[in-house]
Amino acid sequence: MTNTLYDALFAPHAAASGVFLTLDDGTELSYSGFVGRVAQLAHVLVNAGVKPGDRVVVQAPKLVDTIALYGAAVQCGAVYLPLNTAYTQSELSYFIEDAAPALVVCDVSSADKIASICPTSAKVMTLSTQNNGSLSQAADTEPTTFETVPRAPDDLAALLYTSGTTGRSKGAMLSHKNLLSNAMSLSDLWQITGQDRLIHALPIFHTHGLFVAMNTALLSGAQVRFMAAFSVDAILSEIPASTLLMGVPTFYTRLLGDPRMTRELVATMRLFISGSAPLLTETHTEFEERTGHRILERYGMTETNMITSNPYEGERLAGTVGYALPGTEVVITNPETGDALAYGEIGMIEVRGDNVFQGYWNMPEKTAEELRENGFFLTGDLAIQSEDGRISIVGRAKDLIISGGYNIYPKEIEDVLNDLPGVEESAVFGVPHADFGESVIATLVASHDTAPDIDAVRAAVETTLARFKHPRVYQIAAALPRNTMGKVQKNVLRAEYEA
Ligand code: MLC
Ligand code: AMP
Repeated sequence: MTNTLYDALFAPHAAASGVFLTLDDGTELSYSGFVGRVAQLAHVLVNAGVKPGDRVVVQAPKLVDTIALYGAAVQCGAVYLPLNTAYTQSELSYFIEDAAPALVVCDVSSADKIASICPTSAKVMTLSTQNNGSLSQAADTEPTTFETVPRAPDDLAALLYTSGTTGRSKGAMLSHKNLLSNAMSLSDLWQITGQDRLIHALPIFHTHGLFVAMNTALLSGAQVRFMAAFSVDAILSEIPASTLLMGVPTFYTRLLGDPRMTRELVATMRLFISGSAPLLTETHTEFEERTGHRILERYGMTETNMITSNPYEGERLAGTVGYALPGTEVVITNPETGDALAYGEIGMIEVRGDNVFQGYWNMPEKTAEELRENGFFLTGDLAIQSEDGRISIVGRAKDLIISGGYNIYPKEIEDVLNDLPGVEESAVFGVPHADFGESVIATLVASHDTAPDIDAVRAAVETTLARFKHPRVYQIAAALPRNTMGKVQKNVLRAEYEA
């Protein structure tokens, strides 16, 4: 019997003595040691009552056991559901209620709070940077082998929540085949091998750090310098011993801000990859001038894994996200009619292939809106395609702000603001930001009788929404600019703000 993802990513390393993870304190963990830890954790999951198809929610620090837990969930046939560590209790309540997990794994420090929002059907276990969480302790005494639960290519491996333009987050159901096919395409295209050493400074609760980075490393047997958090100093000191870096554009602008980032420093590096947000042409150009490397930009989404990539061999062009990945079809369509457009015309990116998710958890109507019956998924990104197939993203049809690689849907913030005393209505929009790419601004319209107290607004937002979503500036306006259809003109607000 087979388990599609486990058999490809984990099982082949069961006897491999080579180094897999190197941690911040220099500790090294071999591939075989890691596979053994995955098995120990799989025993704990089963002992905790996790059955095939059950969701395992994980909001935990970036630890070896957190990434091994992903493997354990896959090995015992469960569905891994990682959550941003910045989410507030109010955000978590929604995910836990919607996903109805059998087990929730969290940091020791938040165990009581999480337990208070979990239904009795969900067990709570903990991880900790001190390695004394209940999950880790339970794993220590378990056998280092586990009989892998069979899973077919279309069975679910992960559920990743992605916010939406309607304000409610949607759980994207990702199958074993979705994840494996994409890891295979990327490893192949980027020529990742057992000779590589990847600097991993991304969070492991999103597609980028978890699937793009970890799955390709596992598939290829590469070494991973597993950093607990992003740090320019740490990356600069690891570059001379590494070959590969994957990051969001903020990584590259911050590295360029340091004079130690030079051609000499990067002599061993083979490839710098950027994604999750647009890489500015000036960053691409400056990086090449400073280091001699052309950053390889790729494009993807939670629902689809990676969709396009600039070539490894061949021209990596600034301002483009390259070509559709092998096995992935991309068409540019008229957002109104859905008709395919000619080369050079701006339209919506639609994508079809083994990488495209199975639909939204518990939301068949949302799935039907965004995933066509013919298998094409509507990304909400606007692009043009040149005659040779190269794609350049030129905007978004969806109201979305991307800050430091994190997606922020204005609707979610507006819903919170509109409920506050003194706020008649609000509009949240993004403006350019040198470090994060975009930054969040909120315009509030005061109620007739009372004006909003901005300190109280800030305090309310703080308890409800994750820090990275907080508006950095609040401004009060007499009214919101609207077009003839009554739609708020955020471009006008943006222009006014910038002026
Ligand atoms: C941190 N802060 C942010 C922020 N990250 N605010 C807005 N946007 C962000 N992205 C807040 C902190 O809470 C802090 O608040 C202040 O900003 C300064 O923090 P910092 O110390 O500078 O932040 P740092 O820890 O260095 O994090 C910055 C970062 C991080 C860029 C390293 O945001 C990051 O790892 N981003 C990657 C996100 C990612 O993996 N995206 C992939 C999604 S998958 P204060 O005010 O309290 O000090 C996807 C699909 C695809 O999109 O194609 O890949
Ligand atoms: P998420 O919903 O977090 O998976 O984010 C996916 C979105 O990030 C896409 O729909 C794009 O809008 C954006 N994105 C990802 N990679 C790129 C890129 N290289 N350039 C521009 N936008 C990107």
